[in-house]
Amino acid sequence: QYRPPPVSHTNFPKGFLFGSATASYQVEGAWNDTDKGESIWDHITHNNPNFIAEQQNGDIADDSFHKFKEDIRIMKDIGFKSYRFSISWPRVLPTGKVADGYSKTGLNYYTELIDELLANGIEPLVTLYHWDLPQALQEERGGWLNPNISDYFADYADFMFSKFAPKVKYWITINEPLSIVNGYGDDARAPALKELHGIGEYVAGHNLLLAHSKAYKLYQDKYSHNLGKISMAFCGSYCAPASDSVEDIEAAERCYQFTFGWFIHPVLKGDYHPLLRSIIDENSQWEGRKTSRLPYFSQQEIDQLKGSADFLGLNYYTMLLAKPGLAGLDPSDQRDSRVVTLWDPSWKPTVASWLRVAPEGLRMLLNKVKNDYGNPEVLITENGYPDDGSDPLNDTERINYYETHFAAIRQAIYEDGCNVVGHTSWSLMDNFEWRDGYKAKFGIFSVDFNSPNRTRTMKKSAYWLKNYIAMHDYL
Ligand code: GBH
Repeated sequence: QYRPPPVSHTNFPKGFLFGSATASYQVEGAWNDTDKGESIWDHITHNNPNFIAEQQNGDIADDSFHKFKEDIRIMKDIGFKSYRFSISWPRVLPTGKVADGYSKTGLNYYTELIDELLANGIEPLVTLYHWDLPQALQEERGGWLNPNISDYFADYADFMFSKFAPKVKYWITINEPLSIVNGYGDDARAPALKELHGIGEYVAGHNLLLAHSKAYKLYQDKYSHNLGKISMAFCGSYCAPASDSVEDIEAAERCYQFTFGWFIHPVLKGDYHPLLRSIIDENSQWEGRKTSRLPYFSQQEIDQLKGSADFLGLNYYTMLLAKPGLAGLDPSDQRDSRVVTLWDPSWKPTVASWLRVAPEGLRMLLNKVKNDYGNPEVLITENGYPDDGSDPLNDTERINYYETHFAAIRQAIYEDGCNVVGHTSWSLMDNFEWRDGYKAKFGIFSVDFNSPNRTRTMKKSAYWLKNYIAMHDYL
């Protein structure tokens, strides 16, 4: 195989963690294998089928529970160095609580998955929570609204660390807290408690942050000799000002602080960014409330949160232009931010209404976190392009997406000095895309959902990535 010599900035740094990503509910299937507990996504898809496009669900999904060895073979063939997957909490702990006992088959599945990855030279990047909460915990005082949930999560994290800390070097406690809270103030996802808007999302977000910081502390206290690194996977659409007016520049900053910043700021600095604190306190007061809709941390909680990430996991798909204005339910986090957003006409639309192709936003985001937080290590934990699969294998737009986003990353690294150490493309294969069912396809492998075998087939983008990684990998 021909390998051109490393040329600084057409290249990637040595050891760059190219990989791909999935999540348990979206790919595993085997929803009731042996003693697995029900998750909130099992529950909502079974009890409210119209919640999902074409009444689909993740009962079988990609059947990765049975096909993980084949999945690892295809990853290895592409040349991926890492695989980001998530652990289904109720598969391991059927009721969500360690005290109630664990599932041997559930634990065994992840043991085999991790061992098979390591045997093939692929680094496991493990997410502990990618949205499939045990239904039993949702029913006990409202899931992420429950003041006890952060302790349950920490117990679960402790259990997983105790099993896998020696084997796993990158841990992500929680995927996209910003998306999770949408289930507690909007009906964008399970448990779809829209009626709590303006309050539920802040309470859930608060408990997610506490859960994360407790898991982080536990790792440092009991498992840090394994030298693993822990973070969250943060998300948002990166906001640039709609014009260079002061108002628009301020709106873009509010937009950032109400999305990425809502969670990154407390994790790094210990408490909510002053913009969130002051705006939500003010709005709450104006609404005649005695207490702020945004909860307060105690001093001890602040101390524990502060610095609770060894790197930043960033999920980047798209960007927005921001200007001042009011949008969203009254009240809601979106409305509190006092931002309205628009698209630049040059950004190409995709089948997902929220996603237009704007690679420059990724470079801006990387520079933002470099400048605001002292150039932390960054792993791009998700990045990808959706289509409708009408020409399933001929996905040239996805190739264009990855090519331009990789270029943005190289510029961020070599021209701007950002510390990016890896990229896991979303996704290894087409899968259950939440409310869009199987209609929106993000995979570099296509999956035949009509065949019981769930046959995986390389798309053009997979061939392209394979070649790209070979050309850019000088390990
Ligand atoms: C990621 O979320 C998820 O982590 C992953 O599981 C998922 O498959 C992947 O993206 C692709 O969607 O209210 O209609 O404007 C991406 C984050 C998705 C969060 C879209 C905000 C807004 C939808 N975002 N969502 S809408």
